[in-house]
Amino acid sequence: MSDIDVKPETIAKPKTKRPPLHKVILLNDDYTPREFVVVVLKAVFHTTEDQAYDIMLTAHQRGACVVAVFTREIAETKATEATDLGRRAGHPLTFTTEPEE
Ligand code: TYC
Repeated sequence: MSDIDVKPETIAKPKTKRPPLHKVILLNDDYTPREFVVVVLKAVFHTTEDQAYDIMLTAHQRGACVVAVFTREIAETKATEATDLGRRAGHPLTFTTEPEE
C-alpha cells in the first residue's frame, strides 16, 4: 500500500451533471376535437395512438396532463410547435412548459 495520502478534494470529479428537465403540459379546452389532440400528440411527441388517447383523456378529465419531459429548449420548441398546429387549424389547443422540481 502507498503511504501517499490523496485527499478526496484533490480527486477530479467526473463532470456528468445532467441539464434540468422541463415538463410539456397539455391543457384542456372546450373546443378542440379529441381526435385532433390525438393527431398532434402522435405527430409532435411520437406517442402511439393508445398513449396519445390516454394523455388526451387525462387532460380532458383533470384539466391538464404532463405529456413528456425534455431539456428546456426542446420542451419549449415542442410546446410551441404543437400549439401552432392547433392555431393553424383554428383550435385553442394549448401546450405549456414548466421546470421539473
Ligand atoms: N375537451 C375537448 C372536447 O371535449 C377535448 C380536449 C381534450 C381538448 C384534451 C384539449 O387538452 C385537451 N372536445
